[in-house]
Amino acid sequence: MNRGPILALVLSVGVCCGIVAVATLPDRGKPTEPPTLAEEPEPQTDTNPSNEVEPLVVQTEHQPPTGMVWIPGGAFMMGGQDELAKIKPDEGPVHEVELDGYFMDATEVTNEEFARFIEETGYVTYAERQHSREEYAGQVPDISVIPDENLEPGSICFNPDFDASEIDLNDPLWPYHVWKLVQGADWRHPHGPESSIKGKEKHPVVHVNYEDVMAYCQWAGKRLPTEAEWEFAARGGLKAQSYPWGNERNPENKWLFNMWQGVFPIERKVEDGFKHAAPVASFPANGYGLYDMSGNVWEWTGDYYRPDYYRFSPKRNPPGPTESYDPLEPQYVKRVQRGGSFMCNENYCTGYRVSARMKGDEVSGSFHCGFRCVIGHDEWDTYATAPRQQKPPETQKTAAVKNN
Ligand SMILES: [Ca+2]
Ligand SMILES: [Ca+2]
Repeated sequence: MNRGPILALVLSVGVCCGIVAVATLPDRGKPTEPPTLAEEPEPQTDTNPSNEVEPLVVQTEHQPPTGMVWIPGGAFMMGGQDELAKIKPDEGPVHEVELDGYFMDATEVTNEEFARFIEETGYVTYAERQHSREEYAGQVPDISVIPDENLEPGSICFNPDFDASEIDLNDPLWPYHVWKLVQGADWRHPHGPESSIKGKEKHPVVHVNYEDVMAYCQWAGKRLPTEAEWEFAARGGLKAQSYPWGNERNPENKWLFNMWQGVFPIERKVEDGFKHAAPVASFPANGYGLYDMSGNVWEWTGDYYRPDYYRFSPKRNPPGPTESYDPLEPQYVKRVQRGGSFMCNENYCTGYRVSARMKGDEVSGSFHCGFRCVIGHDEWDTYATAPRQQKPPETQKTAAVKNN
């Protein structure tokens, strides 16, 4: 990988995704003054304080749309409560959160579903576009040194040809060796221009950045889950457990999710049956009927990332912080990603734990990050009148999963 004037790849040191792409940052959420972590945090005001005395919404009058399940509102303790959480300060403090109910996609959004969105809207994803140096003004010291190839359409993939002899796991920059910007990689070509999604209709869509995901949501009349909604759903109704199914990663020596086995990145076993992404719902659902809340691909949430958010977030329906701040890379606007991917393992990251937090630059898609959507209990009209509903498919192609 080109480690010279890095345009397109920068490193989130010590994190699992490891890589974000540099590009234009939108004004919203971009820190104008470097913020600091909360020393004496002020509690964030609830978006609707009157809700404090209102009962939680646990029921809905609507049937779940195809491919979605109803997550009844409730309270839970959010944050890491296991041994690993002790070395991950952004998973704390554990705090009580109350949520009103919502519908959630039972699976990650699939290639088939995303293809319908593209077909109907003509949308072109970020990874498919040609970029200009001017987009990067302010992001790199000298845009004139940006290599031409880094402006071409492409996205981030694993580099299977990395030199293992150069990997020093004690060097925080070692992930540079195993990721690369691949020209021609996009959602239709998840592993580069020679690859395709033929036969992968039920695989999760990948190489989608935040802008792409928001465009899909607008079309579908849905939205991304908040980080709290995502964690509450992932827990599947269980209390203080590390995984969607309980506290044991491999109960009865079974693999219940898609991750990387072996020492990442130099040893690759495929004990769970999948080297890369698996078709959605290849593993059992959790207690809410949700699939792949652990592993397979990372999932965007709507929340800005701040490592200290749990210290001042409101108790009810926390909407996420009002701005992004990652002390490791404060110049980038980052959103929370959740759930881990097929690239996660215990020596690299443990993103497949229900409390694990990840952050991704808004402009960066990758070959192991996708998303799923929700509809709030009071957002039914938005869903019912969305562009997607104006042209129903001849057949319910998206009915790939059961409504539990
Ligand atoms: Ca696997
Ligand atoms: Ca997932």
